[in-house]
Amino acid sequence: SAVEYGLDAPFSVEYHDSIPSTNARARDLAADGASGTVVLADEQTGGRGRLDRDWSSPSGGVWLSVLFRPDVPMAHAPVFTLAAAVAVTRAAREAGVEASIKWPNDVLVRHGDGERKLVGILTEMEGEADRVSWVVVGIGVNANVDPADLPDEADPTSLSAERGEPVDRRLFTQRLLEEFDALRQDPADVVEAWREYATTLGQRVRVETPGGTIEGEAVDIQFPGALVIETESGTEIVSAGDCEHLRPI
Ligand code: BTX
Repeated sequence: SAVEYGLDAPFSVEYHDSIPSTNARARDLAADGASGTVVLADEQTGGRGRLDRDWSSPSGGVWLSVLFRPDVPMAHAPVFTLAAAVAVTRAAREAGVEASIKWPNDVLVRHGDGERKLVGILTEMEGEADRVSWVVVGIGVNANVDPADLPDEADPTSLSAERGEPVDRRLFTQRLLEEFDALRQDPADVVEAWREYATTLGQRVRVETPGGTIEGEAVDIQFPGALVIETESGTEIVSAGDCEHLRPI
């Protein structure tokens, strides 16, 4: 329960020691009419990423999903992914970890030898074109986990590995939720905040989309979350949902 976890968050918190997926649980709660709820787990046994990929979620992480019902059209919902990325980046920096954001949904730490993935975000939603019914923003933070227990190919890192000591998960989660709560109420300001922490802007990138590969310089981000790329043949705008893979080149 929230009381056990000791969180004084701006949401009602449902805590699980172990659950298949906090996003799946939040979707079930949405179907039952709930709102303003956070599902939080120490461990997930069936964590999911985008495009149905697996998300490893051993004990010691911060695996959570926020369910809410914003008054926005469906097309604006991707802005909540950016809001989550900003919130988690700020909470990580307060915990002493220099995190930054890789478009569209990763938070990572840069090292001399490249980028290591600290966080993944998965936003799901349902509703009508002119108004979402609910949004579930799933945030997976490698908090106090050993990167050796995470899939190698992702070049993972964790808050504890970066700091050299465990993070106070209660405080970290509280700061994350406070930041997210403030940002979600002002979607128009999120893009501005996001630019401050983005590693992607100014980079030459290769993006795989269902329509093919796009190469060029990532020059800006547009509300509610599309990436603007200058290519040799002109400007391309890629929505977050169309990005299958982004690689700096
Ligand atoms: P993604 O599709 O961008 O990333 C998934 C890929 O990341 C995997 O294919 C794997 O290579 C790599 N990966 C898997 N686990 C980890 C990890 N712990 N750390 C670093 N890299 C990893 C990102 O999807 C979205 C993830 C959202 C996870 C949250 S946790 C709470 C909520 N519940 C749930 O089931 N999902 C969300």
